[in-house]
Amino acid sequence: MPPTPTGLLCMLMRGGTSKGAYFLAEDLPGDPHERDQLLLRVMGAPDPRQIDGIGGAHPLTSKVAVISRSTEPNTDIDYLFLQVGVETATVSDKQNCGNILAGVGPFAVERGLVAAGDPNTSVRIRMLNSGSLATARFPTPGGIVDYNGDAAISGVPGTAAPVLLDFANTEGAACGRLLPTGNVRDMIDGIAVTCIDNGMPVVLAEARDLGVTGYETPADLAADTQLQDRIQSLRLRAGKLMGLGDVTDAPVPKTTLVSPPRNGGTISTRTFIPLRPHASIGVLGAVTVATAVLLEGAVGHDLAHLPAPGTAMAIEHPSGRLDVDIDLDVTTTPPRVIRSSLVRTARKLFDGTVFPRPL
Ligand code: NQM
Repeated sequence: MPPTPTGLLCMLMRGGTSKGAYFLAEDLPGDPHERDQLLLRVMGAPDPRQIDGIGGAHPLTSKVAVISRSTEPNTDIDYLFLQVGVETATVSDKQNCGNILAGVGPFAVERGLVAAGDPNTSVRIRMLNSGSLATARFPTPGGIVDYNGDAAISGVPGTAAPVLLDFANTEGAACGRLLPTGNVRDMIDGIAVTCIDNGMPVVLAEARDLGVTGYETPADLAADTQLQDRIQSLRLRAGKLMGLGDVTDAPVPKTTLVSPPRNGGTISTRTFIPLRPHASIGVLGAVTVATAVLLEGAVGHDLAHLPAPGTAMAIEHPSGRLDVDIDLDVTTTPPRVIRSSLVRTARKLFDGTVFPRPL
């Protein structure tokens, strides 16, 4: 009889508009190559359907969080985000994920890494992918995580308990600088772009410059292979200018096509991760786009309907809007991001043992 594969303790959670497998670092191999090979087998990659694993057959549902107690002062836990490929046998630590982040604080309480407060708990999280810090605050009445509540976020049916996320040090998270090319605007393939990184490396371009309106559905954009070829060409050149090297197989930079807001928000977006259209927009992606449109001269600045200072910016996306609060000091050159914050929700979906596909 073949041996029974060894199982791993795993919690499946929805974090914001993403879904992923959450692990304690101590339950995974310490060697990154061994860990990644195991995670491919857990998620069922590579396979467009991820039929033999627990991945959801889309980049937004093929995600992993690895969590441990932090050894750093003023930080409670360390969070490493890993993007597992769907069609490709890739596991990348080259980007953060602010959506999966929403589940990290509750997971840390559930696993006993952090003592719960009453009625709320604040967890200080070091995002290992970039060294940036986030604080998550969520309800824990009686010292137990309460996932139920009345916060609604676009892209998720119903309501749930709010998870308030506050970010610091996100500027240049992957590229080292907020404006990694040194310019607020560059020309690539004859198209004006802004290359920026406030937690997520993003290339912004006006939708109309790529021959679309920017109000198409993700399905329509996914069917436009010519558009994807142009986006790939833009991001390959932008990746080099942003100091990210050859980004052919990397999940970053993302590309966001912007157009004037249509639903009372600040700016309308269609984002590609990196070539598949996003069903909404990533958290740090939205923070980065919001930062860009605040900068005079940046792509999107003239299209945006900027709210009064101190008011949240509504980033419109295909399934609604994501509201982001940003404090930016524009008196310095380049401008300094002081902090950003937003609300997400998260939910524990399943807790148990996952059995990786055998070797
Ligand atoms: O930008 C998708 C998502 C993300 C990442 C992506 C994210 C972020 O929607 O912080 O949340 O950009 O690949 O989960």
